[in-house]
Amino acid sequence: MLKHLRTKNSYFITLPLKSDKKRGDLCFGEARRHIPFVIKRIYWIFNVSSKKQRGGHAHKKTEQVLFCLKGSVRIKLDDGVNKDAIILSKPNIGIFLGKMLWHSMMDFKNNSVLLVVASEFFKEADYIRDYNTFKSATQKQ
Ligand code: T46
Repeated sequence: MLKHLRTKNSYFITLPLKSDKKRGDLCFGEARRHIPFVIKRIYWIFNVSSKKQRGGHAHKKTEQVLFCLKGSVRIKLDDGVNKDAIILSKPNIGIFLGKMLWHSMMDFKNNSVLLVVASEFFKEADYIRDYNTFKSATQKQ
Protein backbone atom coordinates (compact mmCIF):
# COMPACT_ATOMS: atom_id res chain seq x y z
CA MET A 1 0.00 0.00 0.00
CA LEU A 2 1.42 3.39 -1.01
CA LYS A 3 1.84 6.01 1.68
CA HIS A 4 -0.73 8.81 1.74
CA LEU A 5 1.05 12.13 1.18
CA ARG A 6 0.15 15.24 3.15
CA THR A 7 2.01 17.64 0.89
CA LYS A 8 -0.27 19.11 -1.75
CA ASN A 9 0.52 18.73 -5.47
CA SER A 10 2.13 15.32 -4.90
CA TYR A 11 1.01 11.72 -5.32
CA PHE A 12 2.33 8.32 -6.34
CA ILE A 13 1.91 7.03 -9.88
CA THR A 14 2.00 3.29 -10.55
CA LEU A 15 2.87 2.38 -14.13
CA PRO A 16 1.83 -0.83 -15.89
CA LEU A 17 4.42 -3.57 -15.42
CA LYS A 18 4.70 -6.52 -17.78
CA SER A 19 6.53 -9.21 -15.84
CA ASP A 20 7.98 -12.07 -17.78
CA LYS A 21 9.76 -14.78 -15.78
CA LYS A 22 11.60 -15.99 -18.87
CA ARG A 23 12.60 -12.71 -20.55
CA GLY A 24 12.54 -10.10 -17.76
CA ASP A 25 10.27 -7.16 -16.99
CA LEU A 26 9.00 -4.18 -18.99
CA CYS A 27 7.36 -1.06 -17.65
CA PHE A 28 5.76 1.74 -19.69
CA GLY A 29 3.98 5.06 -19.33
CA GLU A 30 2.00 7.16 -21.80
CA ALA A 31 1.70 10.93 -21.69
CA ARG A 32 -1.71 12.18 -20.52
CA ARG A 33 -2.68 8.63 -19.62
CA HIS A 34 -0.26 7.49 -16.93
CA ILE A 35 1.84 10.68 -16.84
CA PRO A 36 -0.60 13.58 -16.28
CA PHE A 37 0.97 16.00 -18.80
CA VAL A 38 2.60 16.10 -22.22
CA ILE A 39 6.28 15.29 -21.69
CA LYS A 40 8.60 18.01 -23.03
CA ARG A 41 11.83 16.90 -21.36
CA ILE A 42 13.46 13.92 -19.75
CA TYR A 43 16.64 13.72 -17.72
CA TRP A 44 18.22 11.27 -15.35
CA ILE A 45 20.49 11.58 -12.35
CA PHE A 46 23.12 8.97 -11.56
CA ASN A 47 26.61 8.51 -10.06
CA VAL A 48 25.46 10.28 -6.89
CA SER A 49 27.31 9.50 -3.67
CA SER A 50 25.02 8.31 -0.87
CA LYS A 51 26.33 11.21 1.23
CA LYS A 52 25.27 13.89 -1.25
CA GLN A 53 22.00 15.72 -1.54
CA ARG A 54 20.43 17.16 -4.70
CA GLY A 55 17.40 19.30 -5.40
CA GLY A 56 16.61 21.86 -2.74
CA HIS A 57 14.30 24.01 -4.84
CA ALA A 58 10.72 24.38 -6.12
CA HIS A 59 9.33 25.02 -9.59
CA LYS A 60 6.97 27.87 -10.44
CA LYS A 61 5.32 26.07 -13.36
CA THR A 62 7.06 22.78 -14.19
CA GLU A 63 5.38 19.53 -13.20
CA GLN A 64 7.46 16.36 -13.00
CA VAL A 65 7.30 12.65 -12.28
CA LEU A 66 10.34 10.97 -10.71
CA PHE A 67 11.12 7.26 -11.03
CA CYS A 68 14.00 5.43 -9.41
CA LEU A 69 14.94 2.89 -12.09
CA LYS A 70 17.77 1.35 -10.07
CA GLY A 71 18.72 1.44 -6.38
CA SER A 72 16.75 3.68 -4.02
CA VAL A 73 16.42 7.40 -3.35
CA ARG A 74 14.82 9.31 -0.48
CA ILE A 75 12.74 12.34 -1.51
CA LYS A 76 11.75 15.04 0.94
CA LEU A 77 8.76 17.23 0.08
CA ASP A 78 7.50 20.48 1.56
CA ASP A 79 4.53 22.52 0.31
CA GLY A 80 5.21 25.39 2.70
CA VAL A 81 2.90 23.90 5.35
CA ASN A 82 3.11 20.11 5.26
CA LYS A 83 6.16 17.90 4.81
CA ASP A 84 6.66 14.31 3.65
CA ALA A 85 9.60 11.96 3.18
CA ILE A 86 9.29 8.98 0.87
CA ILE A 87 11.61 6.39 -0.62
CA LEU A 88 11.48 5.50 -4.31
CA SER A 89 12.85 2.03 -4.98
CA LYS A 90 10.57 0.37 -7.53
CA PRO A 91 11.01 1.18 -11.21
CA ASN A 92 7.24 1.19 -11.87
CA ILE A 93 6.32 3.52 -8.99
CA GLY A 94 6.95 7.21 -9.44
CA ILE A 95 6.05 10.36 -7.63
CA PHE A 96 4.26 13.29 -9.23
CA LEU A 97 5.61 16.66 -8.11
CA GLY A 98 3.41 19.58 -9.01
CA LYS A 99 4.39 23.21 -9.00
CA MET A 100 5.46 25.08 -5.88
CA LEU A 101 6.68 22.03 -4.04
CA TRP A 102 10.08 22.23 -2.36
CA HIS A 103 11.90 18.94 -2.98
CA SER A 104 15.26 17.41 -2.14
CA MET A 105 16.74 14.03 -3.04
CA MET A 106 19.20 12.15 -0.84
CA ASP A 107 20.39 8.70 0.30
CA PHE A 108 21.11 7.56 -3.25
CA LYS A 109 21.88 3.86 -2.72
CA ASN A 110 23.21 1.02 -4.89
CA ASN A 111 24.17 3.14 -7.91
CA SER A 112 20.72 4.69 -8.14
CA VAL A 113 19.37 6.01 -11.39
CA LEU A 114 16.62 8.62 -10.98
CA LEU A 115 14.61 9.26 -14.15
CA VAL A 116 12.56 12.46 -14.38
CA VAL A 117 9.91 13.37 -16.95
CA ALA A 118 8.97 17.04 -17.04
CA SER A 119 6.11 19.12 -18.43
CA GLU A 120 8.33 22.05 -19.52
CA PHE A 121 11.61 22.72 -21.27
CA PHE A 122 14.50 23.69 -18.98
CA LYS A 123 14.37 27.29 -17.82
CA GLU A 124 16.40 28.49 -14.85
CA ALA A 125 13.80 31.25 -14.23
CA ASP A 126 11.28 28.53 -13.35
CA TYR A 127 13.32 27.56 -10.26
CA ILE A 128 12.98 28.97 -6.76
CA ARG A 129 16.27 28.01 -5.12
CA ASP A 130 15.95 30.11 -1.96
CA TYR A 131 13.83 28.54 0.78
CA ASN A 132 12.69 31.85 2.33
CA THR A 133 11.51 33.11 -1.08
CA PHE A 134 9.61 29.84 -1.53
CA LYS A 135 8.06 30.07 1.93
CA SER A 136 6.81 33.64 1.40
CA ALA A 137 5.47 32.75 -2.07
CA THR A 138 3.41 29.87 -0.59
CA GLN A 139 1.97 32.20 2.04
CA LYS A 140 0.69 34.56 -0.66
CA GLN A 141 -1.15 31.74 -2.51
C1 T46 B 1 14.50 18.80 -10.17
C2 T46 B 1 15.24 17.66 -9.59
C3 T46 B 1 14.39 16.45 -9.35
C4 T46 B 1 19.95 21.74 -17.53
O1 T46 B 1 20.70 22.46 -18.21
N1 T46 B 1 18.86 21.15 -18.12
C5 T46 B 1 18.01 20.35 -17.43
O2 T46 B 1 17.03 19.84 -18.01
C6 T46 B 1 18.28 20.12 -16.04
C7 T46 B 1 17.33 19.23 -15.22
C8 T46 B 1 19.36 20.71 -15.46
N2 T46 B 1 20.18 21.51 -16.21
C9 T46 B 1 21.37 22.09 -15.58
C10 T46 B 1 21.09 23.13 -14.50
C11 T46 B 1 22.31 22.99 -13.62
O3 T46 B 1 23.36 23.77 -14.15
O4 T46 B 1 22.07 21.05 -14.91
C12 T46 B 1 22.70 21.53 -13.74
C13 T46 B 1 22.31 20.69 -12.53
O5 T46 B 1 20.94 20.97 -12.19
P1 T46 B 1 20.44 21.04 -10.69
O6 T46 B 1 21.50 21.49 -9.80
O7 T46 B 1 19.15 21.81 -10.67
O8 T46 B 1 20.15 19.47 -10.40
P2 T46 B 1 19.34 18.84 -9.20
O9 T46 B 1 19.64 17.40 -9.20
O10 T46 B 1 19.53 19.60 -7.95
O11 T46 B 1 17.78 19.03 -9.62
C14 T46 B 1 17.28 18.34 -10.74
C15 T46 B 1 16.48 19.29 -11.64
O12 T46 B 1 17.30 20.39 -12.02
C16 T46 B 1 15.24 19.81 -10.95
O13 T46 B 1 14.41 20.46 -11.87
O14 T46 B 1 13.32 18.98 -9.90
O15 T46 B 1 16.42 17.28 -10.31
